[in-house]
Amino acid sequence: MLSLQSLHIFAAVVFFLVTCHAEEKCAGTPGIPGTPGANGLPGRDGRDGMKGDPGPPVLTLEGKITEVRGKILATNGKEANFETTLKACEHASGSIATPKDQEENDAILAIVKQFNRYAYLGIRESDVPGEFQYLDGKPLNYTNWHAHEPNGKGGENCVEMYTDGGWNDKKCNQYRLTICEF
Ligand code: MAN
Ligand code: CA
Repeated sequence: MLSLQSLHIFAAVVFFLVTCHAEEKCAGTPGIPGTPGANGLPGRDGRDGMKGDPGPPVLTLEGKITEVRGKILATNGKEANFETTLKACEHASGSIATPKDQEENDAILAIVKQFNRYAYLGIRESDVPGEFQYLDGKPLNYTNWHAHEPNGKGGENCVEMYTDGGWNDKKCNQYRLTICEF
């Protein structure tokens, strides 16, 4: 039978087993969680995020398009070499801007001035060095050469328009404002 002495020893052992002694970590039965504390103050603002994607292609036509006697002249605002300019205009079902008279030259010039960038024209040097023609091989019936141009003599096969509307024969590998006609 269980003596009073045995009960004391049992109690002492239980006490020993469940009591956490100061010199060691003893995990007792988890207590009931307390009430959550009040929220802290808001943190500081974070750093700026990355630059976002370009927005939808909203038509910003300011200075990009003009018309002269039914001929529409337009730029995409990009710069490209001569060959790439030809392709870009063809891809858009147009052709590179080719001034056939003073009025058309002025219309192209308006875009050149707006962007402050020279532009290639639809004119190329022929097989005769120093002589230029339209891309279809027909002879020029209007010219607006800048003073002392053309001067490349076979070394400058393309033609660019300066920001004063004058023409300069120029190598075809430069980056120039893309202007197409439609
Ligand atoms: C550079 C080139 C030529 C142009 C002269 C004019 O050398 O752009 O095509 O004729 O400048 O000074
Ligand atoms: Ca030249």
